[in-house]
Amino acid sequence: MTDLSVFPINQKWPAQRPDVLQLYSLNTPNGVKVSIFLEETGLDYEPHLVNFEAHDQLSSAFLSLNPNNKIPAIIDPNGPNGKPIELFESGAILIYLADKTCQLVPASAAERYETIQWLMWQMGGIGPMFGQLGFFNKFGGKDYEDKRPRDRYVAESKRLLGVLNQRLEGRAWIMGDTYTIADVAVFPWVRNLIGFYEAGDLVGINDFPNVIRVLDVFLARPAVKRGLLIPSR
Ligand SMILES: N[C@@H](CCC(=O)N[C@@H](CS)C(=O)NCC(=O)O)C(=O)O
Repeated sequence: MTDLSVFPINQKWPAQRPDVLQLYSLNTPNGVKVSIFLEETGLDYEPHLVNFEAHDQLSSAFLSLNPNNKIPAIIDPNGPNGKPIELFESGAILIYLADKTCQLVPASAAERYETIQWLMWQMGGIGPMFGQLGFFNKFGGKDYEDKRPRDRYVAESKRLLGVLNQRLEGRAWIMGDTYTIADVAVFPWVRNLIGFYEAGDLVGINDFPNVIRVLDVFLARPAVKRGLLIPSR
């Protein structure tokens, strides 16, 4: 049996099944990328809830795994060369898991890099920009009289949705017929923009019919439905 006791995070969130991948997360748009991947592929794992209301992400145990105090993070007891590996940043985790399972990433080198390109596009664009729009539309920034910061993120979000809409023209998924980690990264954020951030009308979401079409198909997948609820609060 794998010994995870050397990892300080194991003191706060003890592994019941130390032989399987340990997921430390919350079902936010970044968190569910990993739980959706795991549900899609069937890789066995044990989820642990990182409770933001209790500021778990700032605990010394969590910081020992991710000094950047953000979910998601993992420990895979069966990492490269059979040794445990710790990882944070959802994009890095998705690439690692796709390589480990040979699932949700194309086998050909060119298509693999193209998939990673769109994954990075989500990490550097969709995530940060939609996140800022959420702040200015729904949370702390919504009471600011000056609407220029909000409008800046509305414009950038619209631009990104336009790029995605064009990419999805005539395609079932971002990589065509193949469902990949790029879709797993992008669509939880589109869902969040319309739902939790209540910014669908603000960005004119109906102007992006391909985005809505693929989002609907994504959300209908049984593994996505399950992953969106993991870890349960
Ligand atoms: N680039 C990071 C972003 C992760 C991130 O922002 N996580 C948020 C939840 S969606 C978080 O942990 N927030 C807690 C905090 O800021 O204290 C990733 O993709 O993993």
